[in-house]
Amino acid sequence: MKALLLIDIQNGFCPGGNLAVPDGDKVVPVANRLIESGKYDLIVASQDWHPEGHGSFASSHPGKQPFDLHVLSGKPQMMWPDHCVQGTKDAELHPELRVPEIDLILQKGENHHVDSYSAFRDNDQDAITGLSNFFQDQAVDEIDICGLATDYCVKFSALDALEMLPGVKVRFIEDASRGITPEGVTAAIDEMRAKGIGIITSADVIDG
Ligand code: VGL
Ligand code: ZN
Repeated sequence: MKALLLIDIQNGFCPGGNLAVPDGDKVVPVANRLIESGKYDLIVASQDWHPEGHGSFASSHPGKQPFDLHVLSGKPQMMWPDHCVQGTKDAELHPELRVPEIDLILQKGENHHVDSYSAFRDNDQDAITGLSNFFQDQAVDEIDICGLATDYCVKFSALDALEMLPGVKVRFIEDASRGITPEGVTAAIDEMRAKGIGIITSADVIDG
C-alpha cells in the first residue's frame, strides 16, 4: 500500500497566516495533483492544532519574542507566534486543498506542555499519535511526505516514519513542500537524504 502524507497545509502556514511560510500556498495545487494522480491507496493529512496559550507560543512566556530560542518542559523550544489555534481560520486546512479525497485528518500539538512537529509523536517522543499503528494496520510499505514546513514538521515526520516503520520506503516530495528559512530547508533535505529518505518531485510520482 502506498500512502501520501500531507503535513500541515493550513491557512496559518500560508501567506496571511500567523506563521506564514514563504510561498506556502504554492504547495496546494501540487498537493492536489498528487491527490488526484491515482497513485496512492491512502491519503492522510495532519493539522497543527494548538489550544489557546500553547507552551510553544512566545505569548505564553513573558518577555519572549517569536523566534527566540527558549525552554518548554525543560527542553529547548523555539518560540512561535500564536498559530493554528483550535477552531480558528488559521488552523483550517487551506480552502483549495482537495479535502474530500483525504482518508484521514490527524490533529497534533494539543498538549500544552510539549510541541509536536512530527505527525507520528510529540517532540519528547513520549506520546504517539497512532499514525504509525494505522499505517502498519493498513500494510503501508511506501510513504511519500510533503507540505509545510520542510524544516520543521515535514522533516520530523519523515524521520519518524523511517524510524518508527522499519522497512517502509519513505520519500520527500520537494516541489510540494516549502520551508521557513532557505538554510533550514537545505539542512533538512541534507539530513533526510543522509538518513535514507528519497528526495523526489511530484513529476516523479505522476509520470512514474
Ligand atoms: C510547524 C512550527 C510550529 C510546522 C508547526 O508545521 O512546520 N512549525 N508548528
Ligand atoms: Zn505549531
